[in-house]
Amino acid sequence: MDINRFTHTKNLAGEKCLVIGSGISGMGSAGLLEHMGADVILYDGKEGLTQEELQSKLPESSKALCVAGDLPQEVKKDITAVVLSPGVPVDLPVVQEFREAGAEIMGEIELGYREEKGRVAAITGTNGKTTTTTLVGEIMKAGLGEEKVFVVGNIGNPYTSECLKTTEDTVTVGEISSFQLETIVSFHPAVSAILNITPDHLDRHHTMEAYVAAKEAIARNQTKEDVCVLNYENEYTREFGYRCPAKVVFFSSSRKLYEGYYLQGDKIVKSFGGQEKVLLDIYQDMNLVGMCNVENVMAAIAIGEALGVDLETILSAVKGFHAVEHRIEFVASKGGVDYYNDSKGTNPDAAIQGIRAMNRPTILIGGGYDKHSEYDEWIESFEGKVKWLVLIGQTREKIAECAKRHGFERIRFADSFEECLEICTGLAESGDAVLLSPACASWGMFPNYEVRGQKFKEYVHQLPST
Ligand code: UMA
Repeated sequence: MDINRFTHTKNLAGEKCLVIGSGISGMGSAGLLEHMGADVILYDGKEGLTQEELQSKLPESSKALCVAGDLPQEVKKDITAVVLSPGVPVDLPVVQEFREAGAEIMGEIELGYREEKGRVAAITGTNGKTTTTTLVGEIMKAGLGEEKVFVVGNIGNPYTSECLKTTEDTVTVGEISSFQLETIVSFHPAVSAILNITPDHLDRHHTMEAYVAAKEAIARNQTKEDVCVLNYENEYTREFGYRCPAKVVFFSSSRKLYEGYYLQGDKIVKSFGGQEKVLLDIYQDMNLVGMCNVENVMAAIAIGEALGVDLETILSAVKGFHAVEHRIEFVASKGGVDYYNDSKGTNPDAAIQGIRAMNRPTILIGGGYDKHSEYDEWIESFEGKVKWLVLIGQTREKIAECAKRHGFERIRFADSFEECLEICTGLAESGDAVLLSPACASWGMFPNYEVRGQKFKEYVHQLPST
């Protein structure tokens, strides 16, 4: 029995609960709270949003009170629990006010977990989360059956929309972002994984220490009966391995491990208790490109095994698995030019993986929302492979200055995404690749990276084939 699960659980029935944010997490939270019998207030601070618009997002049967814009004092009175959507910063003054008044502050993942009845696998990391979560979902479905597995979280499916369907024999596989981990309380996965940690989201977390702490929180409530899968080749996750409260399983893409999963030549090897077993050939058995994906696959195998799926089933799921949309996704070859959509390359480290996966001269699309990232390592990774850098969005000047400092001058600016795509097709010659891997979030130009990737693909598909 998982004691931690109930340690912080206050029964929310009859309580006045505030949900901040009316995106998909907020809608999930409001629905779940109503189901729990709470008195719900749905609040969204978006400028220009009206109460009617907010109300229209809720089902007709909902009794939730909707508040848009400012939150009046009389509404704030007697609120005992506040559920934050992931995009809501925890240091927002209104959140601070509730904290000081003694209200319980939690995130949407925490709320969902309160209704969890089965086991949970939670995956975080700066990069690779979506691919690994999807693959673990496939592995678990192969092991337990489709209906016994829920894939939730940052991947785009709120936990609060699925948690009521869980039973003792289901497994929930969650992609959990650092935003979501900042607001967990009793969330206790049976298996957790931190794939890697590199600088990202520093506009939100302010310091690298705070970002790392948020990631490490995934294992906070774990014990030695649980498993935490960590990357031995990332300095933050390796170091965390020595402090982690769970039993640690390491994976490595560059050295042999006495205990764990590692890459040796082209083969993924498992080594435990002095016994070694070759599991996969990364070229013959995987349909994914890039070293990042080798790491994702090793992590997924480790998670699958920790959850008790037999190795044969796991390996067959890996062999049948194809790239996740928007992650180094081959779109089409047009006029001898290969087009790749890596819209999920939303930070420099992810974008470096995108470039590494290219095997031809590349026209690279970069730029977008400013998360206060540094671009030096990304530019250095061009290594003669990037022919042109076409820049868009808020960060384009900052990136251009950085590129020039590193001696890279072949830069073009575009004022819109359409113009950017036209410039790329104009510059590309037969034998080149065009890669959308912007090293920045899409916000400001698009609602999310999916829309950005979709627009890219639509444009590519309507290009003439020759
Ligand atoms: N809002 C406020 N006040 C604020 C901030 C936001 O009222 O201070 C309101 C906005 O006006 C908006 C709503 O909150 O109406 C948006 O909430 P949200 O940003 O949390 O968005 P959701 O639609 O609930 O989506 C969130 C995640 N979004 C973010 O973390 C920014 C989604 O991750 C996730 O898929 C979803 O919950 C389900 O769990 C997206 C993401 O970009 C994909 N994640 C980041 C990333 O991957 O890098 C972390």
